Amino acid sequence: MTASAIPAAASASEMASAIRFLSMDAVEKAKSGHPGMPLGMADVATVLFTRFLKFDAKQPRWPDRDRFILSAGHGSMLLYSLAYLCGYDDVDIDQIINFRQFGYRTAGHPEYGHVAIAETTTGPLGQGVANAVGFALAEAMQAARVGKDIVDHHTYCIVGDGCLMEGLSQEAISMAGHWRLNKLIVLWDDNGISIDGAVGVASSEDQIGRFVAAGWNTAKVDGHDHEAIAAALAAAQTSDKPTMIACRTVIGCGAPTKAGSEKVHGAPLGPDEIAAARTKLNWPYPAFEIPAHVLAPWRQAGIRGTAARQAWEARFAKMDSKLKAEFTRTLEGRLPEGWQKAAADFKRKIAAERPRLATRKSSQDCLEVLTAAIPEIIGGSADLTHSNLTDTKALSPAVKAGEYGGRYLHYGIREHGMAALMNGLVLHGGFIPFGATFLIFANYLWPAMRMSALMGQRVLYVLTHDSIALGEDGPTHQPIETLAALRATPNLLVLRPCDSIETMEAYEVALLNTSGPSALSLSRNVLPTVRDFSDDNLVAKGAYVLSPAKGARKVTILATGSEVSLALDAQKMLEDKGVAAAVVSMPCWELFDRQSKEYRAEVLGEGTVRVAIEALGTFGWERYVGLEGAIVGMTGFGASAPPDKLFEHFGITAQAVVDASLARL
Ligand SMILES: Cc1ncc(C[n+]2csc(CCOP(=O)(O)OP(=O)(O)O)c2C)c(N)n1
Ligand SMILES: [Mg+2]
Repeated sequence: MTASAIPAAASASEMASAIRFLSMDAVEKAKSGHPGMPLGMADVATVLFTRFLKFDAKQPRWPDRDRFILSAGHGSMLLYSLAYLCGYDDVDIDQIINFRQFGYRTAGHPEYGHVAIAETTTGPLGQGVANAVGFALAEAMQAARVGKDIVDHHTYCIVGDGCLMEGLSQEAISMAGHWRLNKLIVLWDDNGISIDGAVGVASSEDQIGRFVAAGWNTAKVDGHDHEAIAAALAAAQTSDKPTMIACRTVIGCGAPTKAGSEKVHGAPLGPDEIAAARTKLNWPYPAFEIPAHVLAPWRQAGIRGTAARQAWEARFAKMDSKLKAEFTRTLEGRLPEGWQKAAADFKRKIAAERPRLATRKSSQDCLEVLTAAIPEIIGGSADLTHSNLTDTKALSPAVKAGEYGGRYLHYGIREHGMAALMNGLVLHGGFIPFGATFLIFANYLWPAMRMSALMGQRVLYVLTHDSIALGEDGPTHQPIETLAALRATPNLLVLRPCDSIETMEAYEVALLNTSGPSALSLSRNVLPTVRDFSDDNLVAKGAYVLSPAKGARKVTILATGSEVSLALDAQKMLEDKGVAAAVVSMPCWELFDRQSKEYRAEVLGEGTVRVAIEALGTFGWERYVGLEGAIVGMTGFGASAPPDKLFEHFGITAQAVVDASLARL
């Protein structure tokens, strides 16, 4: 390159202007989007990406990169501008020009798997910051396993007022402070504005005080002063606690008349305002054109981390070969050799011993085997360890501040935080997380579970006390509509096993399901072993004939989980009356729906009377029993009483199945 071809260096504020114009022009072209946040945080992002973030745009998935999470996902153009400017291969200018258009990666909100720069999908406010805590915890736990030579990175997260107003953020902040995740750095876009106007119309708390109370370090800077931002970031990098930097910014900074107002939050600025911004910021370049003297230093910033990556690769090459193989295996999400043999041995033993157990206890027995065989499984409960039965020998000890070698996680009474944290843990790589609570409280963690499904991540939800059979805790604790709503969630496998053998099969399905989360619905009530050992995983078929009819089948009884044994009782009672009935165990609707038409017809017994029994809400069973079939289940809320009384009162009995069958024959 001749001297004259080297572009004159751009100032840092010109580099920030590049983000501002790409963002406002892309939103203008799309006729929708959120310019306010990218304009307001352009300076903070410029300092972070050009001076602090350890990354390599040409190797965006390098394992020891710093993680950057845009929790304020509506500011997606900030992320896409950074990707284009830094030279990520998957975001060229065409992607910016076609922001929010079908078939392009630059979706309305950043989506995991669409653009490499998006470490997680964000948009539902508060999720990103809770994911960030999971990323930071995964980093600490992985470093404890393989050493800081191989794992030593920071997690940076930009949050807005909205993220901090969401209750989820409190759960996340508490966990990060409690575990003292000092490599987590949160940058708050403190612009005093949200959609309804001044934040003060709805909120008057002391955000800094809130973080301090949770055990964080905090700092306050002018979010347009590059040196002040840099000083705060440098201090945060060596902090002994997680750090929150309040960056005072002007929303829409650079828009001459609209900056500082909610009007720039989520609407195109309009051609006049954009033209005036070009004059004000001395940016004479056409839309989507970044002059060479600005683009070059950005591209340079994009490969700033190359040397660090190469140094890491050299250390990685010298790593102990066994440790290296394990690190690589867990990062790639491959399960270790031998785990399925351990699972099969367990099932054979159960088939011989035929214990009577609640499936929550079966689950603990399964976890005992699986956590011993699969070291990357980590997990715990939202303060219901002794009810969910999630503690195992291999998971002990629990993770504590400064002690990240353990595998058990006391999530505290923070179901939503638990689920969002698990998304961060799994997205970071290296772990298979599970989290437990009562099935009813799945609705406290729903938004994050939905994100596990949307992102296609292997997260395991262990949900116990899964029907009115939990008894005396009463209707507040008895799930009714919960399972139907879980089943309505795309890409979530809902598994309701009936005994220890099905429970192990359900865990095998969940662990082999690498493209989405699974929810296990487990009983508190004690159940007999009804299954025999099978070389094939029958739960993986979704439903199967557990007990065939003796003679020509007249009735088909469909049941899941704890009601399978009631179905078997009903089958005998019908037999005594000369009616041949088959019992179908149906632990997973989603998997059954994927089977061939012939298989489904055979299992469902086309032409027979069909009766479903499940001690939960009846919603949705019509699709399997037809409108003429019967559904024995709950149509309203439960009540507080011993389980037997409740089953009798609500008519969820073998007799009810018999009566419904006879009435239809
Ligand atoms: C859970 C959730 N609720 C509501 C919204 C809709 N929403 C998007 S941005 C926003 C306001 C956010 O305010 P702030 O974080 O201060 O962003 P700023 O206006 O400063 O860019 C709202 C309510 C959302 N995305 N997620
Ligand atoms: Mg705001």
